[in-house]
Amino acid sequence: MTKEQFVLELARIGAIKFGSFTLKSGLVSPFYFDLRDMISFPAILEGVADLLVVKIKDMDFDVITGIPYTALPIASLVASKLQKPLIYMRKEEKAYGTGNNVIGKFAKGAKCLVIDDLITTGSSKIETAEGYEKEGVVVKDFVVVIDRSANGTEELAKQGYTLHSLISLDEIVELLQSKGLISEEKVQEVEEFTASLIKPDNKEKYINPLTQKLLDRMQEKKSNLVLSLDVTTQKEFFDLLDKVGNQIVMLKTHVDIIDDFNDSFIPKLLYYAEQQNFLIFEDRKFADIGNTVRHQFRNGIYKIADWAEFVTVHMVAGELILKGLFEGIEGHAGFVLARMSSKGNLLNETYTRKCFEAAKKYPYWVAGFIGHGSSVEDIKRFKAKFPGNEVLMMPGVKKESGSDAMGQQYITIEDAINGGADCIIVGRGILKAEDPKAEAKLYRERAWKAYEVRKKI
Ligand code: S5P
Repeated sequence: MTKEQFVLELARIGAIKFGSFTLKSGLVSPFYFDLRDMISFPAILEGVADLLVVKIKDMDFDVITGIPYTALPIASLVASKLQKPLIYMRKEEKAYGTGNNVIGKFAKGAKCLVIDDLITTGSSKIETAEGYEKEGVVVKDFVVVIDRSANGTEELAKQGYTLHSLISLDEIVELLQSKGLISEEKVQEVEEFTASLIKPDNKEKYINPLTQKLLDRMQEKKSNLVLSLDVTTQKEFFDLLDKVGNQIVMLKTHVDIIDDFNDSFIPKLLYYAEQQNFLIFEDRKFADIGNTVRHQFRNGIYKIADWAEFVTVHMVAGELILKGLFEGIEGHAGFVLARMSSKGNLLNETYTRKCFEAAKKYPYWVAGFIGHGSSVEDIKRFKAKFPGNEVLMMPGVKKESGSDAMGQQYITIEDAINGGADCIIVGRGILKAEDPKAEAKLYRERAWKAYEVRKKI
């Protein structure tokens, strides 16, 4: 099968389509490629494997892999034709045991050629390579069946990888146009669409209004300190607030730990927020199905949606929890718990990535992420993967690093901010100090100074 025949076959089975398609991101694309069903057409599968064999037979590699699911059967066939060993990575990361995320036999340091069906931005390829590298496999080259990216080659090259592609989007468009299968207008639409994807700040432009509100308030108050006011009586709560309210940009509550909660609590809290100019964040950590969290957020005795602009959201029940919480009401957004500060928590890298994907899909409901890290470098790597302009809110912060007896882990104010935290969330570091007022001032000054230095660099 020639390349041209292969493309025509893909069009025939509906694996490549031109029209108007709304993508997950909300963007409307003039084309849609999905090679999953190719496996049910043996002649096409055989054809693409032969074309790939020709492409890669002189490359330098010890093992072959395909990215599950679509590319795995393709890679198996190619590996068999070339008599090369096949390995693959579990799609779900093992959360227990000693790793062994790679299936198949390979020597440490083996050079691996990675096959995939498509490339869009290159980011998932880079993640795949990083995953393999952690397991002792060296990745240098990627081969994709279709390159529909605007600048995937450059993105991969920046990280030291080489992209080879069987067919580019341009070639497909040219061929189908020459056969009269797509119109001149469609060709232009495709060109405009791909060009729009490379505008560097295409994605950066969107900023959640609640994120912006927080950033503005931070500048206004010269504070990125969030106080976690974890006390259990109204008296303690408001006595402390009297002392520290002026230092903080945001107050984080756990309203359900107040023993003597009554109808006067919320009006009084709102009065303080107004007087001392801070935002309110109820750390309710919603985690149930959409319909239940909707009630937990809006009903019951606390009616959180009436007074808290920000709440925490676990992604464990799936991304539609965001819809359950925020659909149909204005002026609220979530901080998604992408990583936790507590020892032994079960939020692994796959889970974190899912949190980012959800935020990418529903940017208007996600103001930021809660996160933590073991070092400045670790936090930097974590933050580099944020999909947009979300803020990083970091709990588990104290003047000195350490831990408590119930699993909480602390890093220092400076490490948190230098790594990329936009706000630090501090509870006992301030609450338990002899002079909470002076301590809040000290935390604010240190955190703000580190933040300003980081922003200048
Ligand atoms: O991973 C997390 C997420 C949160 S929101 N780890 C945390 O500690 N938190 C919250 O931050 C926690 O519920 C508590 O209210 C606060 C930390 O309090 P501290 O007293 O340890 O500073």
